[in-house]
Amino acid sequence: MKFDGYTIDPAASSMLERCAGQGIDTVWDRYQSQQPQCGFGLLGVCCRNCVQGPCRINPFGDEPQKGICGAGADLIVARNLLRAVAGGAATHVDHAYEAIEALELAARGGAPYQIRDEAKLQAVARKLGIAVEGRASQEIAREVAEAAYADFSNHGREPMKWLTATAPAERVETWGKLGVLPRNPDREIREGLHQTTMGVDADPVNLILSTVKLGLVDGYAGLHLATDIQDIIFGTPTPVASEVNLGVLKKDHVNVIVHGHVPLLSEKVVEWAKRLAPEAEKVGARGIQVAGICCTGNEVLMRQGVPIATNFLSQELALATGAVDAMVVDVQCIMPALQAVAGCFHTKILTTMPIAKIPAAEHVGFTLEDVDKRAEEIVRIAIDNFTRRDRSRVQIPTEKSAMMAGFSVEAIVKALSCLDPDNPLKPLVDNIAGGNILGAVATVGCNNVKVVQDSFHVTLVKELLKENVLIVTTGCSAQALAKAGLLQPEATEKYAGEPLKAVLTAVGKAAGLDGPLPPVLHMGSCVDNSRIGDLLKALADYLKVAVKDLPVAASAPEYQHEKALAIGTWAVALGVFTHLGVVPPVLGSPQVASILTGQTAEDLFGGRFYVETDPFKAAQGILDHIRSKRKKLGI
Ligand code: BF8
Ligand code: SF4
Repeated sequence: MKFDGYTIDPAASSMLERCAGQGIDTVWDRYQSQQPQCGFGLLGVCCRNCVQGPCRINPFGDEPQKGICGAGADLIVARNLLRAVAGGAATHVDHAYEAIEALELAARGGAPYQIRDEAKLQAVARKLGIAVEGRASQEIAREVAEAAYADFSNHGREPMKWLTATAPAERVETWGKLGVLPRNPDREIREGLHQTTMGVDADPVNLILSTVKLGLVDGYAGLHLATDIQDIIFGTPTPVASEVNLGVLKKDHVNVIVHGHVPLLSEKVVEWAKRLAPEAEKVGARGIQVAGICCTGNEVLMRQGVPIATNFLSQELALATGAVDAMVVDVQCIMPALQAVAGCFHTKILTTMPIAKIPAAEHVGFTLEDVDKRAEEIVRIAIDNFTRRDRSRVQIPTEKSAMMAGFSVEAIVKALSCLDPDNPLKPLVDNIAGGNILGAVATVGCNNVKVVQDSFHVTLVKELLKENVLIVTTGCSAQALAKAGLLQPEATEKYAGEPLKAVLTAVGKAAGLDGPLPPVLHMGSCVDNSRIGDLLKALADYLKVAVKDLPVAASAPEYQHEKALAIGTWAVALGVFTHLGVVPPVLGSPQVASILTGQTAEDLFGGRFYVETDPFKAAQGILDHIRSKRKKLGI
């Protein structure tokens, strides 16, 4: 492949060739133009927190060792990290907040949102201590929404209720002792920004503890809240078959791509695309194909089986097919460059959120109340734009892979209960104890232009499967692995070690599948990392141990976003050994780096970060960790 050094995805590679031929700039070209990147920034030792700066610290030990105000490398690095995690937490919390607003509408009854999953509503209500027996769903939903809002209007010192109702009790106690239990998510984000301004906190250790607090805000007021509520209004995912890669776009269909993170509009776009298919036929199309990119794509895949076009790094390349009539974007991970590529074709970029506009793109702002009208309008814009498509310039790669998704905790438990209806976790735990399953690893997060696209995800997972490690996955990692064919039953035959293969085959058969379960279970979008947290809690509770004692690990091999740093911080606080495949900007402070990756984090939380940029070595490091945990458990 000509673009080997850029991506391992052949569809992306062929589109890169097309872009090169047509003089279309991509993320890889712009990355080259940025070389060499600033060494101070890479190490995290640049401070712009006041206008006396920017200040930077000499990483080689020569002068200057202090910023103008006297801040040293440790302080600057710790402050920058806290701000990044605050940024990440803010995105997820803002996302969750909109979901609560939608739930509030659903609780009032009627359109535009409904309560689709009463069992989930009851489960969430119960954990919050809200009575469910003999009560109408709408009444329960109203109280659940009120409980969620209550965390945001908590002016006292009590910790966030969504956290205490959700996290393992042992963790809540540990975090309480360390003084990192968050109260009100908005207040903690505000306090974190305050704490890191010029002349406030000068103690790197204190800043790291506040960073952990923001990680917990992310985990519970962001990820968990969003997942719980989206499941209530859109349904908890169940296993679903679909397809992935640019080959899912169709030459003779109106192609609509939904991209971003919050599914409140895209769920409706999918519905309207089905309803308006006859209108597409009137303009000469054979139907409407909706496909997803990034986590909005994962959301509509998990619940409606909508195929995935591609993942983060190749988002521009989807447009280079010339076959996309409209790309609907909401928030996060949407490259500003999209409009320039769209401008080379007939493609319309439709922005939809008040905080995420792109110059020259068309803005179709929606509110939760008028979402149906706007979704209809968007699909009509796409149908109309299909008539402007230049067929001679359409080039859709043929590559696509089959995949399975929809593995919520509820779905996993249901599949396992086919083996043991009274005790569904028992077969899983027995197989872990017996060594058929060595352990479990969650691969999560993004693509990053610094890594050959998808290569780290795929290599790492293949190495782990050989050693009988079960993989769960979310985000762009799931999409990378899906493109490589790892989310289908055949991958179990091909890549899993014999004992793991036998277990997955037994579960697959019992659950009525034709073959084994896939060796990599797609658990959803990045906010759905909360599902992984729930699975860990269920396993730990079953075994009567703490999450930190389980033979498990997490990995974000190609992460790029501040969100990934926030999620990683939550995972470490939960007690999870968390691998990063890209070096975070902390190496300028030996103190901060050693706290996060060393014994201190391990002693305080039972988890730590592990940075390794080579996929084979990373696999080894993760396997060593899993084996050491097994040894401690005596299995
Ligand atoms: O929230 S994995 S590139 S799309 S940040 Fe973005 Fe990263 Fe993809 Fe999903 Ni998550
Ligand atoms: Fe420089 Fe201190 Fe201002 Fe940062 S806060 S820019 S280190 S003077």
